[in-house]
Amino acid sequence: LDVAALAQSFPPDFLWGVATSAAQIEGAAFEDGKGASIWDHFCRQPGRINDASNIDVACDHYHRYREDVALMKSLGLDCYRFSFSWPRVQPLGQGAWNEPGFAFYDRLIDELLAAGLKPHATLYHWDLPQALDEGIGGWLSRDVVGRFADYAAEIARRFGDRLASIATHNEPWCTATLGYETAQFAPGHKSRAESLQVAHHLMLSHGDAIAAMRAVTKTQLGIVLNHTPSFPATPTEADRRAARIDDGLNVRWYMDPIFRGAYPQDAIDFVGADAPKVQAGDLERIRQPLDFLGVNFYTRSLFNADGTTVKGPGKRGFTDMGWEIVPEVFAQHLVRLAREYNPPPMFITENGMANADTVVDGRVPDKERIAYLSAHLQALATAMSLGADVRGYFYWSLLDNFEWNSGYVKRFGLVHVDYDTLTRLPKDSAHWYREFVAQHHATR
Ligand code: GBH
Repeated sequence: LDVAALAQSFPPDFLWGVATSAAQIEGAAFEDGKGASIWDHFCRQPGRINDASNIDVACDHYHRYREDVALMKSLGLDCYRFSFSWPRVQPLGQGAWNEPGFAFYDRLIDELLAAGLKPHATLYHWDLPQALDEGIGGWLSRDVVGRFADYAAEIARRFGDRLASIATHNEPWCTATLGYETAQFAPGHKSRAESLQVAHHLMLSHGDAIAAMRAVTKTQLGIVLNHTPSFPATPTEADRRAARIDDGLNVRWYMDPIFRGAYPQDAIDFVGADAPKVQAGDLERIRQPLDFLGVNFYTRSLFNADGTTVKGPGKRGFTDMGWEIVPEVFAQHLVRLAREYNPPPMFITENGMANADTVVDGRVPDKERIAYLSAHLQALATAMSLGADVRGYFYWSLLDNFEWNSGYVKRFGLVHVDYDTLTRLPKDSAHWYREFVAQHHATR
């Protein structure tokens, strides 16, 4: 691979960054007035987290953000995607604001701007205030929609002029499906009807938050969706139908209301009585004009006729999560989105891999991650040459961090974290990415 040629094939103003989320890195879970989130609570329930860990300390980013910003600066990055912790700034999810919580994000944003890094924020990366879950039933309650719009407006009012963009939700499919249908994520429910009602409330809260933020900020507003393209396990008609249904439930369930004003009819028919209760006017509220679409891409899924999945052939291997490495699907999917939806400018808001990294003589030789990254960047360049309008790429993640129900054993970082000492060590992939970005910057 000619790294310089690949880097230089991206438009001069293309942006390079890394992404994180509050619950996965901040720690300081009960400091300076922060309220508990549903993940603080979930981690304390036996059996929920594979390594029985919690996020009381995580990467201690709350206290080490200066070091983390300096790391990003040393990598020569353009931008950083992080999330606000709602219970840190509004402990109960309604009512009183927590000024020390806002002060943390104020310091973080100042530090980023001083380092020449553009801050891209997400409002909800899964850490709902626990008080809202206990008090009104969390996302199952339509009342959370208004609470979320108030929170969004407050963030936009205070920080909008210093943020390059604000996304409402990170991966609403995960919040709804993994949180309320499969029970892998907080709050750990198991009901498809609940999951689809939650998804509707997430969509509605997205639309209302966009409208509320428009009134107080001029910054770029959008949403981040996770897309795991669905393929049939075999070319039979029954497997193809199952893949098509899953596409309706994961890609089109979110893309269609946002960009076309309707839920996909084939998926609505498939879920039958589990379909969400939608009130008159809801779909108009969801379909707000957006400035950008964030796409998170990791892998694909292969479906049997009965809706179960099988592991793909893995011609390029699997990550430490067991996810099949399929960069060609990444390219194909971005081109599909461009053709079928004509979306606003896209950002790749997450892409990356977990790898069984170890420190060897003061280095982390993660050649698998370099291969994943370079293959996906090539695929991205291909997609752009075929018409996908993508403006930036954020590697997931800056740091090894709390990988949700997998705990700390799955490492996605460009930077290794020693969880005993909290020492950060850039992996070989971080050095590779720094060199790649420098080659691109040479074209500016
Ligand atoms: C993202 O979720 C999150 O935004 C981020 O917080 C997280 O740390 C990161 O990715 C890594 O997981 O389940 O085998 O069928 C991504 C979640 C990943 C969920 C792919 C669906 C499909 C593979 N998605 N997954 S499989």
